[in-house]
Amino acid sequence: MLVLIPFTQAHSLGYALSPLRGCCYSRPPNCGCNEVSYIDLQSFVNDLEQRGQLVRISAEVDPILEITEIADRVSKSPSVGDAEPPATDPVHGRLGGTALLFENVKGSKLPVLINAYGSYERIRLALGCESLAALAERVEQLVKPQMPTTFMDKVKKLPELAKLASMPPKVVRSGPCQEVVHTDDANVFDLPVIQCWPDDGGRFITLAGMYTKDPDSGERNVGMYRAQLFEPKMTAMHWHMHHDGARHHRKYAARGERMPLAIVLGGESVLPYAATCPLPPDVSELLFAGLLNGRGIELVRCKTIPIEVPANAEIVIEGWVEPDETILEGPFGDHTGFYSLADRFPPFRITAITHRRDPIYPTTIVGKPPMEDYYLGKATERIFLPLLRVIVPDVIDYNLPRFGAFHNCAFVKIRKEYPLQARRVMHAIWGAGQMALTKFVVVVDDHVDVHDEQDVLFHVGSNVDPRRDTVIVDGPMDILDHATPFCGSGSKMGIDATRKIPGEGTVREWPDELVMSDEIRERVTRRWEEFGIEM
Ligand SMILES: Cc1cc2nc3c(=O)[nH]c(=O)nc-3n(C[C@H](O)[C@H](O)[C@H](O)COP(=O)(O)O)c2cc1C
Ligand SMILES: [Mn+2]
Repeated sequence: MLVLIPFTQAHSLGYALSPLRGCCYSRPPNCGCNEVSYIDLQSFVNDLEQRGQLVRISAEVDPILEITEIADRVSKSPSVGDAEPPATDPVHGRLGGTALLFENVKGSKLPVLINAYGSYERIRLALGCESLAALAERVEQLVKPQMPTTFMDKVKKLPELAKLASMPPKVVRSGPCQEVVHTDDANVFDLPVIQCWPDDGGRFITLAGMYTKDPDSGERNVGMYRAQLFEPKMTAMHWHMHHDGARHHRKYAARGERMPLAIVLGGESVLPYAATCPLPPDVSELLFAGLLNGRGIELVRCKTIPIEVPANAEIVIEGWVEPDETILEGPFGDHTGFYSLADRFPPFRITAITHRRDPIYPTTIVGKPPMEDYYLGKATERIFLPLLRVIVPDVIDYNLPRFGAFHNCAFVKIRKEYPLQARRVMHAIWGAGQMALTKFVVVVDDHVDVHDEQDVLFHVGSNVDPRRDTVIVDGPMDILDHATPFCGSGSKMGIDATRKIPGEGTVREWPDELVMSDEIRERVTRRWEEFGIEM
């Protein structure tokens, strides 16, 4: 008997049988297998639901503001079903609520998914790792591979090399993201696109990867940029000038050509994360996604533009960005906790919308932290520690504290060995990729817990002479920073909160910090019950 398996199921099955990672694809809770990420958004949603990590809302909701207010309350509430919070974020690690699937959104037939990445547990699941620390270790292995020395070691490495060879994206003939194709009748307003905050300029697509190609090298880029809806076949493209999508666009514009671009929603659960990851310009997000995914991302050719997109995506919007036009985009309630003001960005003209038969529309909101993007950012913080240490080996650990909304503050821990080492570290950070935009860099000694804000601020308060121990430099800044004198450029401050040593200016005799002796601490711990003190 011929059994017809629907395309997506057959596809998942092939993935399940893949010998690369994991023991099962469906992942019942605690099945004890190696973790795997999800082949598409639908399987991510189903698994979150099985794990009690997703709530379906059948009551009608308004995509205008109402979804934001619900999601904001949930993302700031205690997380559900999480393991212990990670040691690197014991306080805020307990937040995030559940993912939300709104099944009845006013004005659209499609369900809206929000907060799917909004807790440590869910980002861990999405990235298919036991913990972000374990993932960082895997990245460390990649950055510092141990060279095999003996023949047997080399043989043992072969399966790993075979795995690496299967990580690049691969173009296939068809995929579920093109089950339904709209061209003439394409209309972005058919999607349940939300308005996030009251003074926003309109409705914005917020959790999409923008797929472009470098016109010279053909290298693909994926970046997460917001897109404001203007007309049924037109959105804006809000990329910051430092980002790769903008760089590609400048290259097309210099040739006087329009740029093909695809807006991709959904796909492998690692993809939205990879789109936010601050990889260096010519490092491919899709290759990185393949590494996280344990298997190369399958792509299909778009219907109307020369771009390839993930076969397993939910929804793809195809179109062109004109070389020389701009429209007034924004304002938009942004991740800084303030509105980013209206400004001119290029329009994106839509030629097709393709989707699965029953697509889910994924979105997110940004605003005062913590929100969903906090966990995407924390994943980057952990994954990039080994990479940061390649550039700045002095760094032992760092923390982008929640209040800093990523670019405003970094706490950095070093093992100080020579005078003004903290200055060297600050300047290295101001030269390191998107960390260059960090407004305040605070450097502390290795006994300080950078993940404990009080511990860091205690050492700022006690160890700093502001005139001697701070440095102010000028440079490029986050274009969302409203306090800089110019958009995208301003000043940054480094605060050296380490213990001062000779060679660092005028330094008097430095006292030791109070620490009880190990002997007494152990004795008191041993005798604690004797004292009858309840704490
Ligand atoms: C939820 C969310 C929304 C974002 N929105 C934008 C945006 O509208 N414009 C932008 O340039 N960057 C935005 N970013 C940041 C970029 O996605 C990120 O810096 C990425 O590394 C850029 O990739 P690229 O360098 O390949 O362009 C957003 C990030 C997140 C997590
Ligand atoms: Mn990039």
